[in-house]
Order: sequence, then structure tokens, then C-alpha cells
Amino acid sequence: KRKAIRVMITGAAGQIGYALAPQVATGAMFGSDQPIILHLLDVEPAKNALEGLRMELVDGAYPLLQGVFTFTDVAAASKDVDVAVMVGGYPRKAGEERKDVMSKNVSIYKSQASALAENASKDVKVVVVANPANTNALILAENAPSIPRENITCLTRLDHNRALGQISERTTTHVSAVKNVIIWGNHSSTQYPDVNHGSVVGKPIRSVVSDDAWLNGEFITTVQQRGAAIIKARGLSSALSAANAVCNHVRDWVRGTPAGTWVSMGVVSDGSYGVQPGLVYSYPVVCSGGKWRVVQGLPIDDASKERMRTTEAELVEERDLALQCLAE
Ligand code: NAX
Repeated sequence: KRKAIRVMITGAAGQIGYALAPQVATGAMFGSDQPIILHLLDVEPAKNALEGLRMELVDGAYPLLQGVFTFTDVAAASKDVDVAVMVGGYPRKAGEERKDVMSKNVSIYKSQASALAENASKDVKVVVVANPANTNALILAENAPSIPRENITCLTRLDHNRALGQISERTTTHVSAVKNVIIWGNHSSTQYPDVNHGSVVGKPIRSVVSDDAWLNGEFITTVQQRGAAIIKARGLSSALSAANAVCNHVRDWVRGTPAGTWVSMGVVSDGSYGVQPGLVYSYPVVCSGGKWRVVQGLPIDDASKERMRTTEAELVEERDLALQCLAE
């Protein structure tokens, strides 16, 4: 019998937590033959909501779920976890300064980094979802030196999936036949959704769509602004698609990407494609044996270079602000 995998979800009492926990329990992250133990963390004021989620998970009678534990202490929650999905954070509210929001997240991610480093499994895999996702992941990496750099990632798979979805709708092709789009950079509106290396039923996206104005314009802004469009439509931000993307991200990382396919992940840059080393930047990656590797050698045209630099510049600015908050 397989040993259960321990998955921690922080911010579990929130919207994404409510969508994510049942997806993990049904096997969306590790398959239908892998037992799971859930560690659900939230803050003290969310304790009752967290208990409600635990009760519903018990009531789900999920065959794969071997245990559900709730916590308001991050050190206890981190004990022996194999995967940590960091959804909890401090969201920016109307009228708040960027710096104040950054400073709150820096202190959250700094303390959660040490808790993880001290208590989690030695090869814990971390995916940061909470915004600013790339910079929260960078702070986590800076403050958890005992966790290997390559084990700390942030989620840009939702943006990647959104790009696949747009090309699928535009070409009336099933989404499974759309491959190898790329999200470069920050999980923010400066991200660059790149179709130049992608395909639809094996043909280049640019030859199938043949509307460069749409590909270079509306397609990009639709993907960049999709989060805002969901908020406008639902009155709430994306939750089930975010949860699905988390499962896709971890599943591909652990079990490997299908041959000939890459996905987008925010990872600590090693300088690939001229990006400053140390930034958490979204790249095209292939995974095998539980490790990711940046896809190398893709030809980058001038327009793409420019967009990749723009989103990098925003990440540099966020990092500098975060490091300034950390030093204060
Ligand atoms: P919610 O506000 O519904 O839930 C967040 C939860 O985090 C709350 O229950 C809160 O009590 C908890 N929390 C706050 N500080 C905490 C701490 N220090 N420790 C543990 N828990 C803490 O937000 P939700 O809609 O679930 O979104 C969560 C985060 O994901 C937000 O930061 C959001 O911006 C971000 N997103 C990121 C996406 C991505 O693709 N990377 C897409 C979806 C989402 O917008």
C-alpha cells in the first residue's frame, strides 16, 4: 500500500482552499491511487470556517483521504509535509499603498519560510499562489536556505491554461490539441503570454490563426486581464480554475510533463533568456523525475524580448521593494 502524501494548504478557509481541498482529495493532484493527508492552515479568526471545511471533507467520504487536520500555527501545520500550497496572504484592498501590502506579505512569507524549513519534509515542494505570487516565492526562497531553490515555485499555470483556452476557443479546437504556449515573467498584468512556439493539432498557432493583430493584441490583453474579467463577472476572483491549475502544476512537476509538451511555472531564475538570476520568473519548463528544467534555445524575436524585459523590470521593482521591507 502506498504511503500517504501530506499536502499543506495555507489560507485554506478562503475561496481557493474551498475549491482546492476537494480536488486534491479526489486525486486531481497525484492520481486516483495515491492516498492523501491534508494539513489545512488559516489564521485564528478563520478557525470556524476552517473547521467547517474539515467537516465537509469528512462528509465527502473520499476513499483517498486518510486524514484532515486543521491548524492556526504554521509550524505545526508544516510538520512533515511533502507539498506546500501557499494560498494564504494579505490581498491589496482599495486605497492601500503597494508598500504596505508588500510589507505585510513579506512578514507572512518570511515567518512561513522558516516554519517550512524547520518542519517540512526535506524535499518539500512549494507552490506559492498568493499574490504577489512571484515575489512571495522569492521571499520564501530567501528565508528558507535549507529548502533547495528548485523546490520553490509560484503558480503561473492558471495564466498558461487561460492562454490555451483562448486559442482553443478562437480555433474551435479542443483544448487538449493546443500546446506549448508560454507565460513569461510575472503573474500580473505585465506577464507575456507568448504563442510563437505553440501549436494547434501539431501546426504552428500563427499559421492556424493567421490574424497577427489579434494574436499580438487582444489575445495578450485578454489573458493578462482575465483575472479582472472573472471578478467583474462573478463578483469574486477565480477560484476553481486557480485550484485546478495548482493540481496541474504539482501533478506535472511530480509525475512529469507529457513528451513534447512544456508548461509554464514561476521558478528561481538561473539567468536563462537573460533574466536576472534569483528572480522568480515564469518560464516554459519540462518536468521529469520530480524535477523541472527550463526549455532552452527558443528563438526570441525583438517584440517578445521587449515584453519579457517589461515584466522582468516589474519583478525587479517588486523584489527591491520586498527587500527594503525585509530590511526595515
Ligand atoms: P481568500 O481571501 O478567499 O482566502 C485567503 C485566505 O488566506 C483567507 O482565509 C485568510 O484568512 C488566509 N490567510 C491570510 N493570511 C494568512 C496567513 N498568514 N496564514 C494563513 N492563512 C492566511 O482569497 P482567495 O480567493 O482564496 O485567493 C488567495 C490568494 O490567491 C490571493 O492572494 C489571490 O490574489 C491569489 N490568486 C493567485 C492566482 C495565481 O494564479 N497565482 C490566481 C487566483 C488568485 O487570485
